[in-house]
Amino acid sequence: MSLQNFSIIESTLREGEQFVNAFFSLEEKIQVATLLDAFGVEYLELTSPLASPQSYKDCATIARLGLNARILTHTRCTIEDAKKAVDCGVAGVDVVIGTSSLLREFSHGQSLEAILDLAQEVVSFLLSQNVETRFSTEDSLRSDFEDILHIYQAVDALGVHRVGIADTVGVGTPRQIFEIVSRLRQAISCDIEFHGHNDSGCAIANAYAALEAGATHIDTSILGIGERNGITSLGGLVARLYATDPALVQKYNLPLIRNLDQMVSRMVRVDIPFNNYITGFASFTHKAGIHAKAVLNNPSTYEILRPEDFGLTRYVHVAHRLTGWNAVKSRAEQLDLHLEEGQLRQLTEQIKAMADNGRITLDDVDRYLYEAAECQPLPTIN
Ligand code: HCA
Ligand code: CU
Repeated sequence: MSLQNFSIIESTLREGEQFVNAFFSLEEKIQVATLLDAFGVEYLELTSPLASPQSYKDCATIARLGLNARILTHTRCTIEDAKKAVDCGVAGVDVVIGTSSLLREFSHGQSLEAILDLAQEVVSFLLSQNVETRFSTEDSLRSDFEDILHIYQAVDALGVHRVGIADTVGVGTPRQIFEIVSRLRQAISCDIEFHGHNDSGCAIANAYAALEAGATHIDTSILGIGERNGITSLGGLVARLYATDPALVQKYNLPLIRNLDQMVSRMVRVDIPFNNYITGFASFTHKAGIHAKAVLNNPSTYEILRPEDFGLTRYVHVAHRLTGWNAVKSRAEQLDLHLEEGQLRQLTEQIKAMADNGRITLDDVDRYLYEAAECQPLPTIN
């Protein structure tokens, strides 16, 4: 497994701009780029300068901010696009062209021979301009693998820095991705990038499988935003890698994930999903009495992610019918109330009975706890 030396190509400002609700101003793009840079992603991918005059300005401005992250833009595979990208002052260019029969017929209409010629021409030009060069094929999974390999071997021979596998429609499974990337790893020597959409919920697992198979670069976006329901999310990839070994992601400033998710959720006007990796409101909450007891004794019983490492805290939910006396005891301790085990057990039964009659709140629980504590005789002073 080559999980150690991977890089993140953060594409919130390219793929993410293709999300239906995304309309980033230049100021917003600078805020996102700066925070991602502080988080420590290795690359930022920006919308093509050919998309619109403002996109050109955005790209050129961010390329000159002096961030640590390498700035890439993303273009179609034509010399005109490649020239304009270089013009923007970016460090690298991600070139893409569709190779599936569907895209060849219904999108750009080029034959495979023409694609090969174009790929060689554009890659040679970009390399001559000393920019980091990536060549990829859209909808790689529904393209003929031999076709892709043929083109990738040709650009590899030219010295391209990276080639990409793109699961444009989110159709791939981890096993398929592992197999494709493994075959590619054996056939070429340059780096391999994976870009995966999430239409069937596999984007994170597929990115991880790509890394296991020898991919070196993974595309992400904050909250996973992108075309349709998006791609591998930054937080999700980090959670997946951390769960394997926290050392894999120690190069990143993990507490900033919360700021990144909050910033983008505000900009694109969507809530952070309750079940989001790391930052969902329920991500570090524990409810059932059995879970609560074990987590209070040792959090790793039910947590593979340590909330403290992400600047977050766990929450043991007490006010419900599944509660247990250990959770109630822990709540009493938080309130600095000293209650005997017998009292706590009795209160727990009371809470359960109340909860059976309808929704109760933490305030209700706290009230019982205070009442019970006040019933206690004050310590006698001799
Ligand atoms: C696109 C398609 C793309 C490209 C991916 C890549 C995809 O919107 O241009 O260049 O790695 O999913 O195929 O996002
Ligand atoms: Cu995409």
